[in-house]
Amino acid sequence: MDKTCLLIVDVQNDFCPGGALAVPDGDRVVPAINRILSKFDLVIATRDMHPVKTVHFEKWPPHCVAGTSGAAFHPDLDVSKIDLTVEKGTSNADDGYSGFEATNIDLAAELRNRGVKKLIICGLATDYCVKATALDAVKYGFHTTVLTDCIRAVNVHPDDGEKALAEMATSGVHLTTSDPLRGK
Ligand code: VGL
Ligand code: ZN
Repeated sequence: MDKTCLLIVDVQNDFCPGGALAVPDGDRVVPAINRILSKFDLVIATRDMHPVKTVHFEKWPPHCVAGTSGAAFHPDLDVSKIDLTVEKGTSNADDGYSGFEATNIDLAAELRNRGVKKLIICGLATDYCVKATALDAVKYGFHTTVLTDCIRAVNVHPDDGEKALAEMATSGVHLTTSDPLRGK
């Protein structure tokens, strides 16, 4: 049977208000994601997990340093429903925007081995890690959907989030809200 996996991207303290690289309203994705968590065959969460020193921090304020509370999942995220957590950005490089660059597992192989054909993606941030993960998902051949009400953008430039949505759409990513997944 073809399986569907919810992929939760980087719902970590440092990407939420008060965090080191806060995404505006980043914490608003948490209740929206919690509401749908039980609807999937598999739930995988990614975490941005950087060393103290990395060239990544030449582009960004230091964030999600391994072992810090900033790298932890948002405390309200219902982690009891997460089957597998993958880490990315773990070395001194400006990489790991995509969950498929996870270093503790070969994510694409893991999904294939488990019979996953469809990926539903949510989390932070729309214009970086969500986008990179979704574009990779399409490249790896998964039917890929991004839940527009379960993501938020950094918006370094005000329209980055909108541009990211457009780029995902033209690349074959399906965009929809989580409404049809709720309340069942
Ligand atoms: C992210 C910038 C730097 C993300 C991670 O999770 O979208 N953005 N590192
Ligand atoms: Zn990062």
